[in-house]
Amino acid sequence: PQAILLADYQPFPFLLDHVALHFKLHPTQTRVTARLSFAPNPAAKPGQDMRLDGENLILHALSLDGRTLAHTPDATGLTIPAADLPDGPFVLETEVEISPETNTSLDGLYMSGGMYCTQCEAQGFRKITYYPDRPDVMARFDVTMDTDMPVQLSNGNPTGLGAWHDPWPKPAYLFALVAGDLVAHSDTFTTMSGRKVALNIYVRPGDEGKCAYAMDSLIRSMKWDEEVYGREYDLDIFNIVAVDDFNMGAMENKGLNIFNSKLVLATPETATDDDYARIEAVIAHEYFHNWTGNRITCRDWFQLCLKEGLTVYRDQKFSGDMRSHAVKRIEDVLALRARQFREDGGPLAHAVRPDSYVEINNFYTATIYEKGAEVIGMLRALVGDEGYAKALNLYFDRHDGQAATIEDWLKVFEDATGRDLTQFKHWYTQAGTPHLTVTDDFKDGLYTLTIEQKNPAAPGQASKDPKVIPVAVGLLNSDGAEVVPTTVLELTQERQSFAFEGLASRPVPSILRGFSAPVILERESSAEERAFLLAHDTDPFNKWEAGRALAKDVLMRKVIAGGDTPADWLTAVETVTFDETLDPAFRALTLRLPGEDDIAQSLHAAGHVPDPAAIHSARRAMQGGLAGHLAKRLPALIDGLQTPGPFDPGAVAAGRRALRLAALALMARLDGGASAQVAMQNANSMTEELGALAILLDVGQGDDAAAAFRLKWQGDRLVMDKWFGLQVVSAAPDRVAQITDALTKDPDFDWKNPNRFRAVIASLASNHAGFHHASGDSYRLLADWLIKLDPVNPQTAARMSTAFETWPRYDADRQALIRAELARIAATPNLSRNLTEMVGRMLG
Ligand code: B3K
Ligand code: ZN
Repeated sequence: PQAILLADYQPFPFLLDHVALHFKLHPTQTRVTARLSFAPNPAAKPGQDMRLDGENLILHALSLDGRTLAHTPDATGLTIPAADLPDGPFVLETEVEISPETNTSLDGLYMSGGMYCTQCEAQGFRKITYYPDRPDVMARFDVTMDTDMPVQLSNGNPTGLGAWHDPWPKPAYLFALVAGDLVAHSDTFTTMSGRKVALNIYVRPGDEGKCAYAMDSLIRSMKWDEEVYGREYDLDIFNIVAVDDFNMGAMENKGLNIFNSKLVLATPETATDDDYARIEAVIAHEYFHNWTGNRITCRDWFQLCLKEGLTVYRDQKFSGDMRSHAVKRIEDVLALRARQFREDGGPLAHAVRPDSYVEINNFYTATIYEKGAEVIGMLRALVGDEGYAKALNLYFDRHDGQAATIEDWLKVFEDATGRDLTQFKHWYTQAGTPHLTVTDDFKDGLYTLTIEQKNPAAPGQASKDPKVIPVAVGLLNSDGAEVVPTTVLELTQERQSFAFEGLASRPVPSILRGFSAPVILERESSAEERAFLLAHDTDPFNKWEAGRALAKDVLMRKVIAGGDTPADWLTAVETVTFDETLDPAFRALTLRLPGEDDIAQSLHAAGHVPDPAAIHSARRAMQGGLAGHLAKRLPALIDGLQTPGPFDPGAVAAGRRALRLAALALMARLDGGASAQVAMQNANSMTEELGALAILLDVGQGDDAAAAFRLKWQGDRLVMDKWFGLQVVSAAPDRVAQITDALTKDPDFDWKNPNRFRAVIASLASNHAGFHHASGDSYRLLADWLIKLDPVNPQTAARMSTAFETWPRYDADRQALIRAELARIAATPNLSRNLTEMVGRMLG
């Protein structure tokens, strides 16, 4: 397949003023009539042919201004030669036939549990009708449908049953249609200018009692975007639909968001605290897209981070406002390191704005989303809060209704703040995680920090220029008092020194506060200094980070050289764990040891070849040591953290549950799971029930509990996904392939459902020691399933293949095993473009 290049961008030669669509819905023979009103685009070269995209469509009729045309489509679309096109405006009409029921790709128009639904981003609309399916072609839509389904939805405002008018021009990727037997959980929202908006969350009958938290999250999101960004909703109605079969989390279609049901449905009995937090974040994310994505969209798919990075940045801040900024930041950085640093350090590394792709759906990555959000955080750190607010207002004023680029975005910041962002742009165009090394010096009251940046090579990018990196720094004196408050140093050169004058004694530096840049910080630092910062740092992120670094050092040393767990680490963790002045959620995060994949990543970065089995046993030994050290104090901690009374989904109560479960997990290492058994019996939330079950499985005492859990939850798809996943995640390394294989033969393993497939197959990849078992059984099993899924659902198959992206870290035997599986996948006949590209990039 051919790569698409940013450098080849050309505007579409025609403007599309209006689109009228009519759907005669039928499971296997849906008829779609499209009336497209075009005019020549004055910004394009005149006299060009018109190329329309189209896939898996049966063309029944084609006419231009009422005159029948006889052109034959090819496999990817339809060309109308320039000779057939008038100089002025014209109307092109097509009628096509499609088959939603047999569309297993869950892309385009498909069926899920008897309902019709759509997913068009990035290029699903071309599976619905012939169309210029690109984001810079924006049009106003009118939609009608013919079906017996009681609920009939599309974008915009309703004009009758199954008739919709969307006044806002939009690209085709934001089109949506839903028709089904659904019920609504409804509410209203009055906007800041006093307009009343009808809100509906549509679900399958029986699920209407599970929508309250999603609705509450939506209302809070609408309010937040008004208060913080001054952005008001712009239609009379906002609909959300929950769908069981969905390739990703959710989709921001104009006025009709479509969600994976796991990101809508929640009750205390069925959803965990993590689910609640995710629902709140994703509802917000999709809603925020109404301005950052829909009103201002992307010129082409290379600009994907323009909407995704900014919208992730916005949803992260929203969650921080709703919960705790410190805890949210720590969780976001944990995820960034686990997913984005991992991607950035391997064969799939790419720039936040890539300049080529084969299959755009392969680029909905942690780099575009999460690093894209970090880049915006850095921009804000450099221009300040006021500059940021000014720039965003200018962005909305200048580009509303447009399909914009990263150049437009940066220009807005330059014009609003007067700052030159030429060097900053490297963050968008260069892949790879910068490494910072820091050394310091103190003499006669003068403290000097010297920071050096290295930008490692990435695929297709050998040498790189230095970046502008905001490094937030604070200085503490030896009593733990802050002598220099947080200051943002701007590192612009390869090596640069920063001086602080007038200090009475040598300070302890707290560097990269709040994780002010997505970099790997390397600093030779003593265990004492880390313990000191864990105890005293006034920046909550760096306080946690110090404990994390300490734990990581200990764990890495243990993997490499074995030996005991040092007493100073045990004491430092104990102090934080029992410090009642600290947020329980923060204490729970400090108790959580770095994961095995994280340790493998760090060992590799430090020049070692990670041994998955050794990492697994070292980590368990360290947990055991911690449990032993805290033994006497654990029971009181566990008792004291009960959350009686009605369930409260708020961050404070969730933090208490998290700390309690962390303590129960340690306790299980001492009492064989007896306390967790009790906790499971008395659980009054899914957080506690599932958390206790995970602990029991982890200590090998969970078989009966897992069987009982299954009996209890048999009828709930979302809870059963958790059951499937937990068996695999908790399996001992030498049993995981066998357990996974057995689960795939379970009658409830519906492998065509992405949630269920992910629950089992993605969990296999997240059991680090089990996935990388020396036998290679897990590698083989994953490859078998990717090959099987690919013809049915190439998007999900390609996404799951990233489990293999870390192969260069491991020893020669494992490398050979993984490469052999990748080669086997690559050699499969008729492999999708999606998986072909992924496997090709991983093989290099
Ligand atoms: N924009 C969608 C993602 C579409 C993925 C297409 N493969 C959801 C989101 O980011 O909000
Ligand atoms: Zn998004």
